[in-house]
Amino acid sequence: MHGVRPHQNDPPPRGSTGSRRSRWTRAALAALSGLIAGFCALGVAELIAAAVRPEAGPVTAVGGAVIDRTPPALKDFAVRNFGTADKLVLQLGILTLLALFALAVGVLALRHRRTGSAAVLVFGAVGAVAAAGRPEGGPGDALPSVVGAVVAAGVLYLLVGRLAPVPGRSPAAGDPDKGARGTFDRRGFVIAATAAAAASAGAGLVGRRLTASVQAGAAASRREVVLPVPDSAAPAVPRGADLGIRGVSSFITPNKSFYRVDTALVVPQIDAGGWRLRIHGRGVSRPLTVGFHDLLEREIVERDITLACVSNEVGGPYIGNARWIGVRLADLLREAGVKPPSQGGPADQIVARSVDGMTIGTPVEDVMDGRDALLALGMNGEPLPFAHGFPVRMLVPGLYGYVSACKWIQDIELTTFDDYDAYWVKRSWSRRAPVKTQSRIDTPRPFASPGPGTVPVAGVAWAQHRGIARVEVRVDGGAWHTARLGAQDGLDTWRQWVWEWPATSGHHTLEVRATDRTGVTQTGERAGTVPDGATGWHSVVVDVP
Ligand SMILES: Nc1nc2c(c(=O)[nH]1)N[C@H]1C(S)=C(S)[C@@H](COP(=O)(O)O)O[C@H]1N2
Ligand SMILES: [Mo]
Repeated sequence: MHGVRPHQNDPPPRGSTGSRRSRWTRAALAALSGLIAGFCALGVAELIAAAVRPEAGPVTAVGGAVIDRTPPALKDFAVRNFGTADKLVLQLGILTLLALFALAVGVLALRHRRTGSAAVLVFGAVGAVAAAGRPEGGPGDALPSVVGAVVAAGVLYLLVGRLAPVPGRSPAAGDPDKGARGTFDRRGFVIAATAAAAASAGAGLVGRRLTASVQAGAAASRREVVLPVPDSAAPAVPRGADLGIRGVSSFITPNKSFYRVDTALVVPQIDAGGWRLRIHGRGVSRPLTVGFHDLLEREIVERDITLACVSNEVGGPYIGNARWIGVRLADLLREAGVKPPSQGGPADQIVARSVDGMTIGTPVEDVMDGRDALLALGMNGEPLPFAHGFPVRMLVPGLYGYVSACKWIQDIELTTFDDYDAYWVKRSWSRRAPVKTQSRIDTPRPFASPGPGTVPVAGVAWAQHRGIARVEVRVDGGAWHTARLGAQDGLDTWRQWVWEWPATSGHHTLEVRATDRTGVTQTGERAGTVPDGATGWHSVVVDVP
């Protein structure tokens, strides 16, 4: 009688490649091959990117492309929840996806060797397109992804080939793969896999080294900068600008705790010696190109300016105050023949471009109306930190950073708001964005248990270039009490404030509002950050025992 099941000694059906156990082993090793191939792609890409530029690496390029396409609400969410770690979270996310894809492609390649390798090439193409499509990217930026993918496709092909059953090779007695028709070349696989992994790691490390040595050059150029003595020094910060209250942000924000907001996954490291800034465009009768040392030769001014981010929620941390030195941008513009619109100039917008392709649009009128709009080269007594724009950045008192404070600036084009929308404007933020009058309670902290007795309620208030006239505090929706203000440093800086609260025990809500020197009181109406800055009163809930 013939059973339905094949006889024990029949050869396994075509396509079957061995016992269940052996099939699992091979699948796992194929997945591992995929992972090694992915690792190889990144290592090789890192090496090539060191020659092109570090930002051209596939993970950075894809990350940058994701950032450029992130809707404002999601970007805000990321900034709010991850803060400055948002970029790390993004890169880890990309690496995780890449690893999962690599595992899957490895398994696919076991069955369909060519298709597996082709899939690696497709992924390489994604990296290449992302890199070449970055605003500051060129066709050469595709190279790291392309070369990485080609090498990885080859490695995958080779490794998976080692997993093919060796024809005619029968399992040795006692081989766990007993029953398999043939076994693969284990030794060969292990050797090839180890060699591929080691070579990838080597390529990656050499790439890192090369990048680091370029960055060391930039760091050396920063160390060599001697900041000039300003021709127009900032007056000393008046005594009493800092009220000296525990828990309130210091009047001058130290560089290391100054907030950082930008789209750069790799902080640009520019050699000051090779840096140039070009000024050109509409109504520029004498286009200019200046180097770092040309700027140092010019009239240098020193000013205290508070910089705020439009993505700062009510009560949020994205604001800081520093003592900057630099040259007046209006001086350079006048030298280039630029006239503001109020004097008949044809351009109403300055578009600043950074080395990383950011574009920031600022009203020409604001820059030339006499305020201290700067090309800054120093921050709190040192050259700009790399993360804050070394060697030169823009700053315009009274405007949010995204419409004024271009870091790593390299180009200024005069144009019109009608003709050109800058980076954030293309992403649904307003063309024009003066800073809104705002205030923040720094102490007590939310859900603190202060007192009982007199509790200092204190914080900062800002309305850059208009100045703060009054700050008021209320408890549980009661009457507004006028706070005592810290001494005024200048119209372009924030002011500290304090109100001595005779706290009674219980659960209380504290609220603050500021009035600027034009007489405008901060509105209590709540609005989100998009499109031109959050509004509302900051409130803090506390429990007095
Ligand atoms: N090149 C470049 N400049 C930039 C940005 C950027 O993403 N890239 N972000 C802007 C924004 S939104 C703000 S709020 C300020 C923040 O400056 P900081 O990081 O020095 O605090 O820089 C501005 N300049
Ligand atoms: Mo910002």
